[in-house]
Amino acid sequence: KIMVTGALGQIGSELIAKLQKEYGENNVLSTDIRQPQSSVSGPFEILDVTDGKKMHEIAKDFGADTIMHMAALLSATAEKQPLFAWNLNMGGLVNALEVARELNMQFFTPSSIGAFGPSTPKANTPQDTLQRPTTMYGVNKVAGELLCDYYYTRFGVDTRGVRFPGLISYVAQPGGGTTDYAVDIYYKAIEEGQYTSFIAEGTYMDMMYMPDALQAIVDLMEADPAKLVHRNAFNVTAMSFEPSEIAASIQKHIPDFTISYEVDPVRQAIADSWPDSIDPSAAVAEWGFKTKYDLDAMTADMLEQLRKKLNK
Ligand code: VAH
Repeated sequence: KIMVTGALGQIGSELIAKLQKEYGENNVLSTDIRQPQSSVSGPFEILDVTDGKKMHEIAKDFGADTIMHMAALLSATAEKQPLFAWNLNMGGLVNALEVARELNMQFFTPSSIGAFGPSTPKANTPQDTLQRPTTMYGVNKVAGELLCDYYYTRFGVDTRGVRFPGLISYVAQPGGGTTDYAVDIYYKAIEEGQYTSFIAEGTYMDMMYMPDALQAIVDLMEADPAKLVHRNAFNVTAMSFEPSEIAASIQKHIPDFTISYEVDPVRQAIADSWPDSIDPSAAVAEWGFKTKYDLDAMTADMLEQLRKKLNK
């Protein structure tokens, strides 16, 4: 039985549906700080992850044996409110790890390519390398990786995590990320036939379509622990592209689509501090990580799904 925090977020909102399909609707408890607008299927509880006592009670009452901690502030938002980001991202994480320790639960939380910094090798970034991020979000992710490994080595909590690249999805829009241009562009392509990118042409970042991200979480959590050399957190990626390449992919479906650039210096600086492409070979070797969607397959599905969602 799985408890999810941040269930209404960009990953959480689709992770719930995936877990319900895999394990049954009543075996997945959604929690988030606010009531869902549209009805969420399956059990739901309001939870502010900075309230560790409430988190423990909810997990115990539900009889959860696994917690997937998805509640966090993303990179651009965290840069606007760094202290609040520290308190929420780290306070929520340590509460979730304590609940997992006290109730003997398996534990998942995502790290990010944001856990790397300007001094990290940018091409084919290794699984084990220098991590000196220059954003509060990145500091939270590196601290989080170390804390999750500590709970494994010190307390035996079965903690596992992946360093997600930018995730692209059509269900819930991401809130305050840097890679979000690659989500916005699809909405604007359908709504306006053009997109003004806040990330500069030529800025490569790792990306992944949400279905591949969700499958990676399930595959990692079901992996044979004896085969895991690493735990927090595995490099995973499906592709690396820069804005003009995703624009070209869209133009195969919408020939008149155009992209222009108005660079946002804050998010550009964040993007420039991250790798261009990371090496997922440890995830492939230790738990069979694989992806189904490349850029053109993602574009075809995103445009088809968004046309339905936007009634266009
Ligand atoms: C962000 N989408 O942009 C998130 C993620 C790697 C990107 O961390 O902050």
